[in-house]
Amino acid sequence: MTAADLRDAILRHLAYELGTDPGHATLHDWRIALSLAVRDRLVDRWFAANSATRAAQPKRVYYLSMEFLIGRLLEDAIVNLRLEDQARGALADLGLELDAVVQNEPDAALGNGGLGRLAACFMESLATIGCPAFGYGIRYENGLFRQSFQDGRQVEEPEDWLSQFHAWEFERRDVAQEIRFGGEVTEKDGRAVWTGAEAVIAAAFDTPIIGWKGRWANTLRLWSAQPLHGFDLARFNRGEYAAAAEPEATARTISRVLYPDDTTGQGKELRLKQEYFFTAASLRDILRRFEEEGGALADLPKKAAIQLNDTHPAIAGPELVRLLHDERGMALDEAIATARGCLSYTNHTLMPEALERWSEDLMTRLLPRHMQLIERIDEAHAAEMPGRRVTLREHGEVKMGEIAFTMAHKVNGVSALHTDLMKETVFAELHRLHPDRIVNETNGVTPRRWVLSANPRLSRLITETIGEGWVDDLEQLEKLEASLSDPAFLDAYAKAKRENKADFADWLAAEQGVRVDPEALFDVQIKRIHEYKRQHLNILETVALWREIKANPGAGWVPRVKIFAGKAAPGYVFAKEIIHLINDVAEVLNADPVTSPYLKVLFLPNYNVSLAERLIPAADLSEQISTAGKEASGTGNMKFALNGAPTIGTLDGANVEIRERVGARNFFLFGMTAAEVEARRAVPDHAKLAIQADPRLGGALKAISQGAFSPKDRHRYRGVVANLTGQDYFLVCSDFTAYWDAQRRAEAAYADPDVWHRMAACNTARSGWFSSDRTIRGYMGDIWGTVPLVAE
Ligand code: GPU
Repeated sequence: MTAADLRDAILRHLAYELGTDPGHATLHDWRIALSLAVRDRLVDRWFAANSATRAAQPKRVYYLSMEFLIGRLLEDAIVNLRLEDQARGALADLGLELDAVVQNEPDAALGNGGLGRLAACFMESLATIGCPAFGYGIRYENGLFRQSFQDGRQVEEPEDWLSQFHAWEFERRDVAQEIRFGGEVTEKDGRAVWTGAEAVIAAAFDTPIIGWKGRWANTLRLWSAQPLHGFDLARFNRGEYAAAAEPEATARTISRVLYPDDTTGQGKELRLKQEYFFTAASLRDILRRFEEEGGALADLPKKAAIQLNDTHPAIAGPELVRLLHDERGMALDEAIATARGCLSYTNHTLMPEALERWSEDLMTRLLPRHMQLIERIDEAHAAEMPGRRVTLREHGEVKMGEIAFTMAHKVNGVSALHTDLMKETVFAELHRLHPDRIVNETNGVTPRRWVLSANPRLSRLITETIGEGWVDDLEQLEKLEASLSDPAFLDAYAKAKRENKADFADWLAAEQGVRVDPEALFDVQIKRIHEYKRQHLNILETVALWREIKANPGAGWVPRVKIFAGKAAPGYVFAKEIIHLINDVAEVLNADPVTSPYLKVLFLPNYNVSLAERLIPAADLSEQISTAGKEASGTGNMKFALNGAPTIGTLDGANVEIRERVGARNFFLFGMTAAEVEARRAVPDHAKLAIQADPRLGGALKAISQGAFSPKDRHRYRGVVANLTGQDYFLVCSDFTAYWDAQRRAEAAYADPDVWHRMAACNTARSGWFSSDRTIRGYMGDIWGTVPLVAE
């Protein structure tokens, strides 16, 4: 396809799809027209992959996830179809700029953070590898809320990505499913029959996901809840207009919003309905496809690998048993074994408050047959394992982690450390009973989005140096090793980073009205706001540094911009106070004429995938400072390393593996290990001891508690300070001094450009293992038992 072909296709879609002529087209219209033109190419590849799959009837992967944090799709499609030059040329002919058109697309924010973004990277890697797969999830009408600040406080507004024409989905009316809740269980001919009282339709919307070079494409199928019957005409005719529309509104509620909680479970009935809704619809779809291909039911595990992304779809265990046993007459033990042969479960956290539990009362009310089956599964598991001490229920609650574990043939953690801790803590007893079940699959990120599209300058340099093979074989980045001592390469590497930073500074000035010096060290912490991630450790160090600079402004400080971004769950009060504090500190510091040339603080609103793509290539230092043992893996840490921002971090999650690979000299390590964290917590008054030992920490806490950053409301941060000086569960105070020292080491390294750029380039050259292609190959070999296919 030439640029001229693409231009003609754009004009055709503009006219005949949008009914608009070029003279009246807005940027939005052009974006849709371009999307449709690119989509045509994508659909051709999608059909080719689908027909190869139909011919081969291979084992397919089904990735069930409550979240897919996809971001924008147009650029992904252009890059993977290698249409970038043509798109640039076509748009130039039309007087438009590709970047502006691409950036007109709203993010599909159907996820909260790492867990949802991982699912999106996995979908892209599955397509790149050519592994036949479906992603299954929910088509939320409102994705993750939009964040803004009012007087430094987080304000949440609804996100409405679907209010614009969405070019990337196709509704599939033929595969809709009816999903029921409530009702009762009766018996007929010795079989349990569940008649749910309330019914909704799960309508399927398919988005094609294209892999690198368009070699393969898979489907992301998202379910939307719709009413079984339209609106009530009789009531409408009686003048009861609102009541007539009520059944429809109730049904649609199920796919209305993404729950904005992240690692804190929310025991909401609607949430359980969402989980069952998409899980049940997906399983029926999987069985329908299997039965159409005509296999014997016992062979289901040879044809379907069903991965549960966290416990959100854990009801899949009992539901699949129900579909096989109640609805298809398979013996119960065989149904359990068959379901287990298909299912596997990924755990993403060890924090007890984040492991889902549902009250038995609620479960019995909503899913009465599943509650019975959970008891039967529990008994069957007990019979298999005499003398065991695990139960699926406790204190009137159903434990979804235990159910997912029991019903899975493999259970995986997301980094080596996390997997070890799973074996020792949350699943210790189940691990003893099933010592081969837990495996590790360290997370990864897709290099197409996170290097190739996000960082074109670096990508060009890499390709010029080692060829193009790295894009789908990221460990080839090792070949850069030979260039790490070549001054010309390091100069080019430094130039790419400098230009990325200058671009970012320009964007900041234009969009946020803030000026920063592109020569300053860009020190970046972007992720959900959570106490365990310790944004407050970062801001305490910032305050301490400000005080130090103020006391001695002439000491040759390395200019630094501290950049924060991230959302707090709306109900997480402490996280919102941390946001407020950072914004308050920023206001005072940025206005300080003495210190601001050396130290600025920015909190960018509405962190999302697109902002990450802009910011990561411009970052110098990656903040990964969670309390050891708490961050299951992290994936942002991998994106920064690949883009040449060394980590300042603890031995937590995948940081451990990043450090092993990039080398201890290229990583600013600090803080207690997971084992030391446990020991330290047992020390009485650990926070007070740490404060006494380090006057910088004491000084920073005092400034905050005395209202230095909230002069009109001096006690605003009393709660935050009391937490830190009191229980300090996440050991902010105990790690402060080590963090301070690590920051000074980072500064010293940054002050010597030769040292710094070599360190940064080392991070790029040695992080190739963190591709999600490698992760997916691990799942395929260790868990799914699937192989790639090739499309014609
Ligand atoms: N994670 Br549980 C989320 O993003 N949301 C959650 O609800 C839970 C975990 C994250 C982990 O915190 C992060 O460490 C990990 O890298 C990511 O999942 C993907 O595994």
